[in-house]
Parts: sequence; C-alpha cells; structure tokens
Amino acid sequence: VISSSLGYPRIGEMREWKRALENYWNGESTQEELIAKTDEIRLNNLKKQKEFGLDLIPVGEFSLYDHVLDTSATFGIVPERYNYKGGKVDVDTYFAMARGVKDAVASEMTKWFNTNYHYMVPELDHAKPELVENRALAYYKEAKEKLGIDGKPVILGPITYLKLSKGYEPEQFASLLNQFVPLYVQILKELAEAGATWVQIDEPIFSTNASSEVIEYAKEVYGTFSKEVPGIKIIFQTYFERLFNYKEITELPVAAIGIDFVHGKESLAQLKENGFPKDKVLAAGVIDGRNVWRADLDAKFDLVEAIKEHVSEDRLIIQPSCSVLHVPVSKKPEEKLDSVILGGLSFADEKLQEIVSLTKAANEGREAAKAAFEDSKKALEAVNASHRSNEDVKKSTANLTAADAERAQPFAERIKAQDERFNLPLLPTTTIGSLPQTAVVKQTRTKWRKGEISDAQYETFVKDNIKKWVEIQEELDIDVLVHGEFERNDMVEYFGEKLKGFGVTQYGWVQSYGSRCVKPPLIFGDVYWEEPITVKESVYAQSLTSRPMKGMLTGPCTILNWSFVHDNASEATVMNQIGLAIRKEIEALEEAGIKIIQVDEPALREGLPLDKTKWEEYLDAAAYAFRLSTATVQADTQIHTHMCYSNFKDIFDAIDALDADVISIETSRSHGELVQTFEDNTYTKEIGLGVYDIHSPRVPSVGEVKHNITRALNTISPKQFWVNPDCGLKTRKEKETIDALKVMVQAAKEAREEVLQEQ
Ligand code: THG
Ligand code: ZN
Repeated sequence: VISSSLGYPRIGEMREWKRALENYWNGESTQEELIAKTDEIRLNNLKKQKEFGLDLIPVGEFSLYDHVLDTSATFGIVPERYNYKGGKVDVDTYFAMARGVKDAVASEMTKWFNTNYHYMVPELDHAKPELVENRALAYYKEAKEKLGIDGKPVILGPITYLKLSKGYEPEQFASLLNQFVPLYVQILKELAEAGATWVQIDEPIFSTNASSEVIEYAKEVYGTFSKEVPGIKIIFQTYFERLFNYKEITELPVAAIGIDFVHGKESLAQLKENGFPKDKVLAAGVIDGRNVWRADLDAKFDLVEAIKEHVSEDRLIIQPSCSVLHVPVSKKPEEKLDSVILGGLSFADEKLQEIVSLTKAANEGREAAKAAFEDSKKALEAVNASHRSNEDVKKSTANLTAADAERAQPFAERIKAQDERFNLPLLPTTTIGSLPQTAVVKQTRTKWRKGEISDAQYETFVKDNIKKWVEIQEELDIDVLVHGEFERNDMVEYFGEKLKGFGVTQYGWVQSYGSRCVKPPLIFGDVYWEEPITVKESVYAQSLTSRPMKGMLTGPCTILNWSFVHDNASEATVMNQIGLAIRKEIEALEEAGIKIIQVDEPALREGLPLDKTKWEEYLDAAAYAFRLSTATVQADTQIHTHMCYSNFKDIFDAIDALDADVISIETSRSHGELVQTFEDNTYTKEIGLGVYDIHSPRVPSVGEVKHNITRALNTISPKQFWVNPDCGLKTRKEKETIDALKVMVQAAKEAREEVLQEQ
C-alpha cells in the first residue's frame, strides 16, 4: 500500500501567494519577483509533502491562478480578444484572461463542481489547440532536479476539460476531442521520456450524471493513451461523488482508477457489489479532502480494511478524497482557537500526515501507527465531550413538523396586509443589501480588529457610513432602503462569529477564485442564537428614515454550505438548527420595528448535489430550513430573499417552496432565458429580476435598464415586479454605484408611468 495526494493548496500558510500576485497586479513588484516568490512557495509545498513521508507527491497542479486556465494555456486556447500570437502563453496574457484588461473582458468564471472554488471557463470558439507548453513536464523536472522528488504529474483530462468549456455545439464534441487527444499523447510521451512513472489525469466529470454521455469517449481516448504511451501508468482520477458508470470506468484501459470513498457515499457498496479488476490499482480517497475535521483513524482503518477485501495490498493507494486545495494549509499558525477545537481539526498538512499514518497501519497493522491513532481518538473524544452538545437545541430540532415551517397566512392574504402597511409604488425600487466596501471601510475594520481603534470609535465609524448612505438612498428616491452592511466582512464569516456552536480561525483561508480567499467558519457543535446580531445597525438605520429599512440576514442553507460542518450530525439537522437560530434573529428584528427582512440564500443553487437523484432531498431540506427561519413573523412583515446565479430553471419549484414574499435574482447576464422561465411557470409571489450587472464598473443607460424592465413585464405582472440591481454592491466604487442607481431609479419611474398610462 502506498500513500499519495491529489493536489496541494497554492495560497501558502499565510496567503503569501495571494500577496505576491496582488503586488504584481498592482505594479508593486516585477514579474521576476512574482516568479521567484511563487517558485519558492511551490518548492516549499513539495518539500513539506516529502517530509510528511508521502510516497507519491503530486506535481504540476500548482497554478498562478487556476488549473483549468492552466490547461487552456497549455494548449494555446486564448480567445481572440487578447491578441495572442501563438507560442507559450506569457504571464500577462494569462492574467488578462483571468482578470480582464482595458479592451478585453475576462473569461467567465464558474463554480468547480459543487465546491466553493471557481475556475475560468475555456472558450473554444475557433480554437486550434496546440501543445504550446508542457507544464506538467516542467514541474515534474523541477521537482526531480531541485528536490529529488519523483513526482506524480497531475493534468486535467480532456473529457472533463471539454465538458467544462463553452464555445462549441454538442455535435462538435467528438471532433474537438480528436484534436486534443494527440496533444495529450505528446504530453504523456514527454513525461515518460523524462522518467515519470505515474500520471494522474483528473476526470471528475465521471463523478456526475454527465458520465453516461461521455463514457464511450473515455474508452476510446484512454485506449489511445495506453496504446501510444505504454510506459506510463495512468491514474484515471475522479472525485466529489461515486462513479456513475462503475463497471465501465473500472474496466478502462488504464493502470489505476481513483475513487472518492468519502463523498462517494455509495462507493464502498459499489466496490463490494462489483469487485475491482485484478490487474488494476485502486487509488482510494479515504480522508475527506473538503472538510477540516480530524479523521477518526480507527474508522478510516476499518474502511481501508473493507477495501482491502477486494483489492490486494500491492494494488492499493491511500489518498485524500480530492485535492486538499479545498481546505486551509496548516493549523499550526492558529493561536486563538480553543485548544479542544484546535485538536479536532485537520487542515491540508495534517490530512497528509493522517494519510501517511493510515498507510503505515495498512501495511504493518494498526499497532505500527499507534501514536497517531491514539492522538486522533483522544482529540475527537475531547471535542465530543466538551463542546458539541446542547441538549435544548437538540430537543428543539428533534420533533420538528411541517407546521413549524409554515407562515400562519397564505401569501395572498399576507400581501394584502403588506401592501396596506408599506403602501409602495408600482415597481418599487430597492438594492440587494451591501453597499460599497471602500478601502477606508476595510482599513478601519482591520484597525479595530488589531485594537488600534476602540469599539466606540469603530461603532461611530459604522454609524456615520450608515447615515451617509441613508441620505444618499433617500436622495436617489429608492423606495426600500438598506443599511449597507459596513459592519460586516464576509456574510458567512460574520454570522459564524456571532452564532453559538461556531468557531472562527485566524488563518483558515481557502482559495475561492484567483487570489480571492474565504475563511469559512467551523460548525463544531449544536448551533443556537444567544443575543441579537444585526438589530443595532438596522434599528439605527431605520431611525434615520421614514421609508422601510430592510433587515439583512443570511439563510441557513448558505451558512451551512459555506462553513466547515462537523460530521457528527446530519446536515439537515444542522441546517434546521441554523434555521431556528436565524428565526430568533428575525423575531428580534421584527420586535425592534424592522418589518422587511431579507434572508439571502446565494448558495442554494451552488450546493446542489452532483447526483441529480439527490436534488429533491437537498432542495426540500433547504427550503424547509428557510421556512423554519421565516415562518413566525406577522402577516404584514415582508420576507425577502436573494439568490445569485440566474440559472435556476431547475430549481424553480424549490424557490416557490421558500414561500418568501419577495425574491430577487441575478439575471442581467441571461435575461431572455430567465423571463422564459416565467412564461412556462406560474409564479404568484413578488419578484425582482436584477436589471443591471453589478460585476462590472460600467454604468448602464436608462434605456438599457428600462428595456430589461419592460421585457420582464411581458411575462410578469407589474404588480409583482421589483426593480433592483443584480447583486450586492460591496465590490463597487461609490461613484459608479450612485450613478448606476440614479439610472435604475429613473428607468423604474419611466416604466411606472407607462404602466399606469396603459391601465
Ligand atoms: N462568501 C463566502 N463564499 C462565497 C462568497 C461569499 N463563495 C462564492 C462567492 N461568494 C465567491 N466570491 C468571493 C468574492 C470576494 C472574495 C472572496 C470570494 C474576497 N475575499 C477577500 C480576499 O481574498 O481578499 C477576503 C479578504 C478579507 O476578508 O480579509 O474578496 O461572499 N463565504
Ligand atoms: Zn447575489
């Protein structure tokens, strides 16, 4: 049995990578300095993995931005707008694709399967793929020459790469694939010549429902690879779910199959039922690569033993379930976290050490790794004993019924009471919640965190910002106002800091996209609410205006999805606990006179399981938890919700099931399609379709915004329709925000006039 891993975080223990990139982008360092720094980070990462005693160390998955973009760069897939002239893609062209430049917008970014990592979508229009740089080879040689590591090159497989790309018609798939196959063969040949033994080819698309459409291609393509490059051992690597075509995939003509035994909850059953080919190696993902909780090594050992019943020892690789890119680097720098919780954690470095211990135990027996097993046991017992349990909370979620998540009146009655109370004009205007987080806002928060300014000074600063923006919104003549969220960092981190049952790390950063990272809170125990979280700011903001002020909260599904949840309880139970905690906050807001409350669920769509057969259960649970949080308010208290990502045709019923009085959805980038959705369905509640794109600094024209409004009014009644931007405004500058909102309000007023005249 040997140990391996699938990939390592790029960002560095203290986010050195992020800083190196941003310094270069800001013109504060040269390209040489950037390369020197990132070389150092990469080599250091490899050195650490070697020291842990990992047998097979992944190389080539390091990136200056994103590994899908790296794959595009490998094949010279650069859209025309960047004026690429062929040859190796230089650093600045690479970053232009990632981030956009003055004359050429960035490539689209989208979620990497069901993770919170985002990749750059390849654009294959007019593509003439060529092997312009064998990155895998360069990194393989580097590790060998500089560190004496005979690494395992990692490359993104052609089928998954094409499936994640855009810019071609489905019927072009086969011919495009044929263009890539010889290039991959070339990469593999060069790797074999340089002495590489193993190559990990990532094909996570085979852990999704799309598997069946492409399984025949896999047989062909991997047949070609094996025939053309017999000297190399290919690991056909999947992750995040079980295999969808187990038999066919395990019979592919490759040396090894990588399977996720953690998130693929049925993987072990599949193995037991179908067995595993005698001539193949199984790369078994047994340690969770996406969660930060320490593994119960005894349980993992049992899993390995169960796997060994079907695979001989010399044909087994033990590894994490996926790249450990999805967890923070190391828990070593944490100094403030409760020691018991800290003991229960395992970040990338600690996970790799777990892998090594497990492998040792698998080879030599449990006794051989006794110390590690005992440590794991003790640490987990301590966490269980001291912190996790709150019996009252457990009871409150134990006996929940459907009625607990239902508002007393149906929407038709509620909306009458709400109309009477708020007396808003037709096509009311509002914003999604956050207002520009300027450099000053961020700097002031940092100063306060460091203790350089007092609580009182910080509070005054936040209040001043709220006041300034209430005045701006009134002047703009927006109908329903927001306080702007100046007191918050990331929405989930913010609630994680305030709710009980959560912990927050100091350095637990995970890459979200490019240099951007998030610091997901830890849910280590039963979750509950202890005291008001957002009431002070909302009440202050409401005191400044006679217009309704929206209370702003994050919903249970999103808090759950963007946190690291312990695996002691079912996710649905934790989500309901969060739902009940948010309910308390909503009740506190309502009691304090806040009568419009928005509960955002941007992650609802994001967290959809890869396996479509699991969608219904997931969506039911998410909608239930949302309703649980919002069910107890008065009929005339209006519940809003917001979702990013417009592609929600598939989840239309779930959106309806939230029973929110008003929902706002990001749409400006695919307006037509969304409006179509409303033609095909009858949605009776109120809805705001984003009327301009906030992801760009560009200020739209009144005509454009009005066009978006009137187009929507073809299928949605003006009585139901709200006018708002696509998403929160925290990433925008102040001036462009005000200018764009001015346009939005003007367009809403003109549209309103027209509607009234027609009536
Ligand atoms: N919060 C969380 N997860 C998310 C989002 C979020 N996942 C999806 C999407 N939004 C990802 N988008 C972003 C947008 C901005 C940033 C990160 C992810 C970002 N991060 C700062 C950075 O890395 O510089 C964090 C700086 C800091 O707080 O010190 O800007 O909104 N949980
Ligand atoms: Zn949004």
